[in-house]
Amino acid sequence: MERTLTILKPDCVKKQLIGAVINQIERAGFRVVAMKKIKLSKETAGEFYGVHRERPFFGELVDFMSSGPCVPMILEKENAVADFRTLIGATDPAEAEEGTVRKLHADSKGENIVHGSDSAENAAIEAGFFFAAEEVVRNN
Ligand code: DAT
Ligand code: MG
Repeated sequence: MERTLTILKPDCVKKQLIGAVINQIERAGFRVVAMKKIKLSKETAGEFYGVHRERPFFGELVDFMSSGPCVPMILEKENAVADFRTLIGATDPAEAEEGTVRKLHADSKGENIVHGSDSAENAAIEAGFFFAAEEVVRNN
């Protein structure tokens, strides 16, 4: 079993799509092993996306990610990292495959509904960013 870290971003929460997106995630075979609702500060959002610090969109990204509550989750499934990236679609919803979370719900490249880890190694780091060990519990 592999784990990935997702965040239902502030646009997802504002659009009241938490349930719809989690439904799509569960129907695709992922298990939610950790979940919380949290409003990130600009500082924390910048720390999470630190790898993008030098990119031109960094300020916009930090403002957006701290603009309202979000819902980070740890998901478990075989091949979770790659399968979740497939489920959410390309970063830019205009380029995302039909039926993907971003194609269905995202407005733009910047406000694209969900985060998904890009490797198992980063998934573990990102999971530790949001969750303590006792908050990570398998369903059965
Ligand atoms: P992904 O979230 O698909 O892994 P990424 O890691 O390249 O994409 O970028 C992280 C986030 O930064 C992305 O979800 C939205 C934002 N972003 C990326 N490229 C952008 C751009 N060209 N303009 C505005 N926001 C961008
Ligand atoms: Mg990324």
